[in-house]
Amino acid sequence: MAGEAPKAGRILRAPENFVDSQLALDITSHGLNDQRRSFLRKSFLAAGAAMASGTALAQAAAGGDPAILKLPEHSTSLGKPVASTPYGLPSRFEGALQRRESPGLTRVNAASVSFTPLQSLFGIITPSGLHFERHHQGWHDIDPSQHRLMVNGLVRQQKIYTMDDLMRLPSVSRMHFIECGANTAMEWGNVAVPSVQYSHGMLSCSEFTGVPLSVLLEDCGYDKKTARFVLAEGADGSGMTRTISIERALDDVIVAWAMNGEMLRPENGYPLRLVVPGVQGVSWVKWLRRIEVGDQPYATKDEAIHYIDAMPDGMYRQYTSVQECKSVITTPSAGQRLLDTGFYNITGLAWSGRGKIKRVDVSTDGGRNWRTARLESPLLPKCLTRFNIDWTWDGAPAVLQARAIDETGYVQPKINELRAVRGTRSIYHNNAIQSWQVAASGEVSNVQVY
Ligand SMILES: Nc1nc2c(c(=O)[nH]1)N[C@H]1C(S)=C(S)[C@@H](COP(=O)(O)O)O[C@H]1N2
Ligand SMILES: [Mo]
Repeated sequence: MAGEAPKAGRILRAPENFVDSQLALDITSHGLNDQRRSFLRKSFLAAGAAMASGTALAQAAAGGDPAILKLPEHSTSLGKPVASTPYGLPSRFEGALQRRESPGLTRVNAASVSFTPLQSLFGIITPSGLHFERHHQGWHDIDPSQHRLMVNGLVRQQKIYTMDDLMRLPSVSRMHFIECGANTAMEWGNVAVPSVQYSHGMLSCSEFTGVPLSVLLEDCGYDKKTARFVLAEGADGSGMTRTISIERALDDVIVAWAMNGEMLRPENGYPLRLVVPGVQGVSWVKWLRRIEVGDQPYATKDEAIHYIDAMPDGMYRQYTSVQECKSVITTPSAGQRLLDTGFYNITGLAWSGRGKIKRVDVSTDGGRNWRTARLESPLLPKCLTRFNIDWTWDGAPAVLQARAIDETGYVQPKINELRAVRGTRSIYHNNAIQSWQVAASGEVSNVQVY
């Protein structure tokens, strides 16, 4: 950057301390207490000033920063031995980083949602322990030696596979996002939920490993003349069943046992789940126990009366399936606070159920002017894409927005454009541009801009 280096602005980053019954703008950064926070703020300011003059260390020392002047214990003592935690855990300072549920959203929390803390994650992969959860009838930890997958219907030979049978077949590993069709549902009603965790946190992205469904369909000899659809069925008490077209089933659908390099977590379908890239989460049937090949859609409860879109003409649209192109700024986002004017990195996520992200534009003035953000690699189809863009905050109120465009040329709509074609009674499939308002105080909140 030419001329005077802009001062680095600091963010109170994580609105993670919402206890479940409290959705007020009461935030602390990673659970630090006020005293420690104000100390950190002072030292950041000092570091910012020092950076401008180019000798941070000397300045900090001159300022008497004890973190520089005194050798901490960890520099002078023996650390813990290897394998003290045989399965590694996050730092104790990251304890506030959690999946959270929204109280009162559902009547019982076995049939509910926990949201991924998008505001505190980096890159595109969701740590497995923070992957959002959506269960219709609670989750189970199923004994894999007792689990079976049956393939039946319009096949030459119906088969029952054990986990061992499946895991010796040729496998693939692919990175994909999964988004619940109800993600961002509250924004239809302009309910300004307090953070991006609650507005967009039914979204995660992982590397999944398993056998392509096409391999199993070929193995059972599906009837190429009559097969039009498959039905996927889960083993939990919810009787979760979804119809998938045979074209999609043969294209990129995976019968997966692994997520991020290890076996699936129980909450996410251990030992077997369907991965249906680009399609809404409900079709990613967990605890998968059966695939039936048929010649027509099955019109089960999970597709005939649930997961349907209320249209303006009073009709309902079924089988919406694809998650259209969407993006959201994750920092700065609602619940966070900018502590200074100066330089900020605006960062966020973009994705499309139809392929790759082509471009992301960012506005800091509520959509009047747009600049093109940097897309970070890897840039994969039906996968989250991380974007970044520089911003210097002058202390005036601002409205931050991101707008994604996918490789088909589809442009993420504004909320009023979406309402014009989808009406006002929708719950599902809200992919509108999200607005975050930055107040002069630095507080960031969820607003709707038309
Ligand atoms: N068997 C079964 N599969 C299921 C569900 C379920 O309740 N039971 N929930 C579905 C819904 S609505 C979503 S959004 C995703 C959530 O997957 P996750 O819990 O791994 O995030 O799983 C889908 N698959
Ligand atoms: Mo869902």
